[in-house]
Amino acid sequence: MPDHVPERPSNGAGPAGELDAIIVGAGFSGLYQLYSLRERLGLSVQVLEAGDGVGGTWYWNRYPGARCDSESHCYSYSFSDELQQEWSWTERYPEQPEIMRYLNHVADRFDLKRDIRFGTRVTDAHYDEAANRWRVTTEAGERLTAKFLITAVGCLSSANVPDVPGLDSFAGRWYHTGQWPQEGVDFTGQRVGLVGTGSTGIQATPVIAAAAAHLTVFQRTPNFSVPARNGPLTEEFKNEVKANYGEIRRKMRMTTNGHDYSVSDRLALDTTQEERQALYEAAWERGGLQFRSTFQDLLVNKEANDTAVEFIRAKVRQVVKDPAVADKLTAFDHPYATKRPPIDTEYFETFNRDNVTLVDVRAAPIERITPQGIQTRDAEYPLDIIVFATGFDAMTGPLLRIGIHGRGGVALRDVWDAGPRTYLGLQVTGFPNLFTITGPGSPSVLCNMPVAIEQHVDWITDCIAHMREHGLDRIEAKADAAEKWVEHVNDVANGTLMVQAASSWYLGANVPGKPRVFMPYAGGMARYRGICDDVAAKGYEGFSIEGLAVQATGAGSSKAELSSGALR
Ligand code: N01
Repeated sequence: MPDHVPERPSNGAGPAGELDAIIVGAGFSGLYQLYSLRERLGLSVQVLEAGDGVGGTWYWNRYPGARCDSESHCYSYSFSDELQQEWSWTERYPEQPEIMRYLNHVADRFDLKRDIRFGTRVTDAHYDEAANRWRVTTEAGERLTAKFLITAVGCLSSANVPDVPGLDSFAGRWYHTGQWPQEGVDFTGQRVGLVGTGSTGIQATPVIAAAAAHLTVFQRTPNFSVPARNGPLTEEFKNEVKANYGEIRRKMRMTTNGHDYSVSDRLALDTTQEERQALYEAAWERGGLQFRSTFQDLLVNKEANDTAVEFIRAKVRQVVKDPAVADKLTAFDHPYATKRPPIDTEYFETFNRDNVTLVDVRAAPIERITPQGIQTRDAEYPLDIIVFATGFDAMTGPLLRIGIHGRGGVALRDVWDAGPRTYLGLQVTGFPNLFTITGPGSPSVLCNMPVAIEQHVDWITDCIAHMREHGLDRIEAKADAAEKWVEHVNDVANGTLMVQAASSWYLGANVPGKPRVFMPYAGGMARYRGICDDVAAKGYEGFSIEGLAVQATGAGSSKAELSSGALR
């Protein structure tokens, strides 16, 4: 931390840059957290954002074909009825540019940008126990101080570029989809190699294939995908949604995954072969993530899951003309939906194009990158552009790349050495007044994200309001409560098939050396919401929550100083 840089007073801040809260990130969660703390509680808040605009994950993920797999009318904020009445989505699933327009509209409508510092990457955050303050340092060496630190860094914002020997020697251009250039990439006439067949690779493949001279897709793990069936929304649908938003939102808050449909009560194995086929066919035609809700037992019973696997395999075989390519695409090694299930627009169809080649890098792994292209064990593929759709150091990566230090200077990186440990995904023992929106141990990525985000932001805001009302200054997860929660998260995950997907980023398995721990909470959003509400209703059970004005305080902090903080 450079000593010469003065602490800079900030918008809404007290002397010496003193703030009530610092929020890291200006995506869906950071914007709503800022709005809530400023408009509901009247706090002084600064959002620090590495990008030059709002959007968070969507700001960086502007790769070709980038589109959300939640339906538009559900992929939005519910906190303002005026907002949801005035905004109209154009397609069933929102494309990245439309999401960016929406988030900019939200930021402008609620005048949020005045409290956001763009182009400001947080490098360190230290908890000063004596002062009960978080001291935050940015890449430029600025320092800010706040009572609360709230991370709104997203779960999928730390790009995972594989450490392939020779990348520096590549004579062409290479990109990671999660750090896509703002000006875009022109593929015209180019030989493009795409590494990775997760949601991103599956979305980008058809779009790049349509523009490039040739596309080579390097597939390590064959992935399931279901047609998205995207299309323009009719005026009738838009009006119906707006007229019924109250009911739609209510339903979204009560379902497992935060969508406006429920998981079916039916069991695949209790259904006749004919009926099952008909239900899968109907779900395939309807398209989208809802396919995984066709039966209740798909994620808990392998035999039930196998019926979905066989259905999808048959569909892919119908589409892909070359049986050898179809074989490679359907050599599934994990149960359906145990990794995040992609949805697509003509992904499998793209392999019928003359300018597309599929390379199985499980059979013949990538050995190195040469100046000309990608060298696998069996062949060298000459390329002008390499696109890494290789995913993210998910959930923990965005938090650990900030040097977060809690009580006694303990590093979060050390505390999470064997995997993340939180209480409710909201707090970490030893890191008082730090809240992690959609942190590991919360439903987060297993839920439609805006629903998970609003639930966390509302809970955190209510918690801080409670602290103000009761003259409380410090909140920290108790070690035993966190212990029990981690155990519960593991038990719930182990009761599903999701732990069987060997290469899943839910388990951290996509990043070499990352601890294999199932990170999100798989108990469902509705159940989780109930648990969080209950904890709050019981006076924040499992948290140590205290006022400091009446206690002896550490080095240099008088009672008077602490009790005159901006929160009082
Ligand atoms: O990343 P991924 P993603 N050599 O980790 C492969 C959300 N999202 O960006 O499976 C060769 O899923 C890797 O192979 P394997 C969504 O939650 C949402 O696609 O590890 N291959 C895999 O095929 C999603 O789940 C939307 O064997 C390598 C791929 O790269 C999450 O983001 C759109 C490799 C990575 O797949 C992440 O999706 C896009 C290597 N060294 C994303 N390293 C929508 O809303 C990795 N791979 C629609």
